[in-house]
Amino acid sequence: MFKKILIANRGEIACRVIETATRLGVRTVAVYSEADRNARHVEMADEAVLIGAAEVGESYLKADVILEAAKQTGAEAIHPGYGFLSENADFADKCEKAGIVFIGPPASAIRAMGLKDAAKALMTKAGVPVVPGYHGESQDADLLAREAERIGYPVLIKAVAGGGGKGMRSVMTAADFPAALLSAQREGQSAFGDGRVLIEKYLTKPRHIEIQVFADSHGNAVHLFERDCSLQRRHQKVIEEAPAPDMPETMRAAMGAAAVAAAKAIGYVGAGTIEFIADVSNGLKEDAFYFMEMNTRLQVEHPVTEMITGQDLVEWQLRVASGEALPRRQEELAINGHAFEVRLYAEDPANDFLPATGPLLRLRAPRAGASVRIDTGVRQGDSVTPYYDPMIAKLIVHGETREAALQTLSRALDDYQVAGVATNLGFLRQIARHPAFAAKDLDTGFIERFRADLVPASPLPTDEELALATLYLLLDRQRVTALRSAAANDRYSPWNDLTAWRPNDTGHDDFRFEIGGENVTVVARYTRAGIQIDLPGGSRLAEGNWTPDGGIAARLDGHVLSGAVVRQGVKMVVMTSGRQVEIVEHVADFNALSSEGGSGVITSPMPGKLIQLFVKAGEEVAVGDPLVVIEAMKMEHTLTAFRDGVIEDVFFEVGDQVDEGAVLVRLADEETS
Ligand code: MV4
Repeated sequence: MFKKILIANRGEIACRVIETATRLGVRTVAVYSEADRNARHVEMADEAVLIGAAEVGESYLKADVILEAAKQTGAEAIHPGYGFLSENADFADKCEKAGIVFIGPPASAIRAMGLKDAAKALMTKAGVPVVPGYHGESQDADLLAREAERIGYPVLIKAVAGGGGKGMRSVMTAADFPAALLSAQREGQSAFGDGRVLIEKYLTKPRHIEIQVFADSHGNAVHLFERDCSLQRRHQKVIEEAPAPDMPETMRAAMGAAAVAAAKAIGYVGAGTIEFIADVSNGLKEDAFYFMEMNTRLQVEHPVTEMITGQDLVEWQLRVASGEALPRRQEELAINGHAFEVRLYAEDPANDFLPATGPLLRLRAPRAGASVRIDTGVRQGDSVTPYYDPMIAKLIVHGETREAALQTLSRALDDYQVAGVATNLGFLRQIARHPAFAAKDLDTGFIERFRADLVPASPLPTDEELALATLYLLLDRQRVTALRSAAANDRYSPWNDLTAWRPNDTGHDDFRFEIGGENVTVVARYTRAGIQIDLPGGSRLAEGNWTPDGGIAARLDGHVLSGAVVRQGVKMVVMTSGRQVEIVEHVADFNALSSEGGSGVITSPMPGKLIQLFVKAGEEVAVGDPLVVIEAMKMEHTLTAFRDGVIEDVFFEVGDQVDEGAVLVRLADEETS
């Protein structure tokens, strides 16, 4: 076994590899970019090397810089993780030349699977079923049209160098063929520098089923059964599971044998995945699966295989790369129970799943254990940046049956809390709760088919959630008062009193919220019995305390409720089991929030987008003059000058995203003559 390895990756997969290496007594070297100085993978590794700027082209894709880091630190091998350099044959070659083991397949195997047409020809020779179609040399338009006719419509045109759905066109009738061909060729040329295409029978109800394979350098190869990755959105996997629901044992055996034959045909070594497409228009049938492509790396979704086989695939990779034989023979591998993996992303389902960036102000994962696993590269307080994949975590669960695993998944998702950045958590919860998912109605069209159920409109807060928001504001005020009172000379002054009692006050506080476009006032009254909160649905006797992890434990008329509240400017995110809602505080004078008395700066009162700018440096303004317009929460807010003065600096341009508290404009110091 290696003494020391370098991990040429970041995020959850770097952490995942470090965990196993450490367990095996292997020392680890992390590499990191400027943006990842304080990243979790850097903290977990034994040592770490700075390799460049945040942009991947300046750091994680710099093969030579990474190799140099390996030499300098005395690492004997490099684990590439997934993405980045993991399927780069030239990098595998470079490692070999430098005398460093590439923990992955031989460069020749990566190249053999790089082009779709060559891979299909190779697989056909090895006896692996491929989708009926044409993958010949000639690219003559008339010949291709005749081939399409022979295959029979509908057909699918695919760029030979394609991937992730790029350069792919489905064609329903012969009349549409010429235009679709031109467009697929154009896209292949511009995306991959290769305009060649192949043509396949178009399977209209496909399932994506892939087989995990493993081979060692002694000629052994096994498979570790299948994963079903049919739940995808625009070629982005959302949920994976193993084994594939309703897969007949005969089909499992046939697919496993085909996958092992494929690996052997290209002299494979290490972890690989053979992707198959299964036509499920008549259910899963053992003669209706076809080779699609091979991924010559460890995949994101490998944990579901680990959960059902009890094997650690990273350990297998390290053993095989250091020359050992496979840890298990085929007969020693079996499926135990069922596993799911969901990918928690920083993205906004309400905004067409646009990737989101921002600080993870709150990140609480469900309790991990034998049946719940969390793989992550971030901690609460870290930020999701625009530089890298916006995945926050993978949640993996196991159960004796699919039904049991699904129940554990649902519960674990309900326990998750993430705020500060938009996520797909609500979307994942809806899938886990969806009857069609429980009923195994799976194919690649699932998400589009049930989109309306899966991306619901944001809900209005319940009385319980309003009570939590109110208790949060009360507790937060107490915290501020406590800090002030600790710092003050007169700790017994009624102004520093921790209880809400005030002299000359009627013993209540009003909190105003904007709910569904209306102003709602919640009154908290301080009575002998405790705090009485008047909510839209009636009064409740309430009690609230911070929990050690920053949440709130509340009691409403004796009913215990726990949750957490995160405040971002005027927006509050209230998180309870399985639900997350936004509550906006009604602020009468929005403008007052943005000017800090005396300092001369105008800050953004909430995260948003600068959509209009009225001033430039050097201009004179009078009190009340509009300075900038910020769009946030679908509303426009005009910020005005809080005094007369001269604009000293403007820090943003129209179109910029601004964080809460960002200094937008500075007024020159007042003349002190
Ligand atoms: C197909 C297909 C239907 N028929 N090939 C999508 C990405 C690329 N790896 C191949 N893909 C497909 N190939 C034939 N002959 C449908 C898809 C497809 C798909 C496949 C797996 C998972 C999700 C998918 C989503 C849309 C289309």
